[in-house]
Amino acid sequence: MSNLEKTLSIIKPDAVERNLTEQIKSIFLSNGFKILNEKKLQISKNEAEQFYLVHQSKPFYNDLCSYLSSGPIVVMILEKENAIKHNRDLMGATNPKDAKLGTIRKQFGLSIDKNSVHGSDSLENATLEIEFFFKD
Ligand code: IDP
Ligand code: MG
Repeated sequence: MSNLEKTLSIIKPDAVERNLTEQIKSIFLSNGFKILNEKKLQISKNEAEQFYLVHQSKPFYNDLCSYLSSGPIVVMILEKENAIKHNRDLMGATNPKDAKLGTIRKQFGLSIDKNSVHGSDSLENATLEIEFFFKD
């Protein structure tokens, strides 16, 4: 059965800063994702705190929000059959050290916090995260 999904992808500041945007986009395209919409922007710390609200109680929350707002990011709506899981698989584990060969985080991630990409983890969060960045 067909299950065309949209998911939100973010190329994080560490990767944008290293000029990896085009390389990472080409990985998505060659893996069958369509990029329906994209924009480059820098968010405020306050916006990062809203975006990562589910992690509010975590010890790394403040650093995470400072980091995501520290420089330009590229946000994209990706579309594919089962896009949410396929994107998570393609990104690899949160800690690049644990990410499998061939994943984006294995290839480009610097550390558990500077891990180059974000991807929605569920249908519910994909909808909320797309709305967060592309409401207008
Ligand atoms: P995910 O990005 O693989 O979905 P989450 O657990 O949702 O991972 O965490 C969100 C982000 O918070 C991660 O991508 C990473 O940048 C950061 N993070 C997660 N765990 C840690 C940690 O233990 N120390 C520092 N940063 C972390
Ligand atoms: Mg997550």
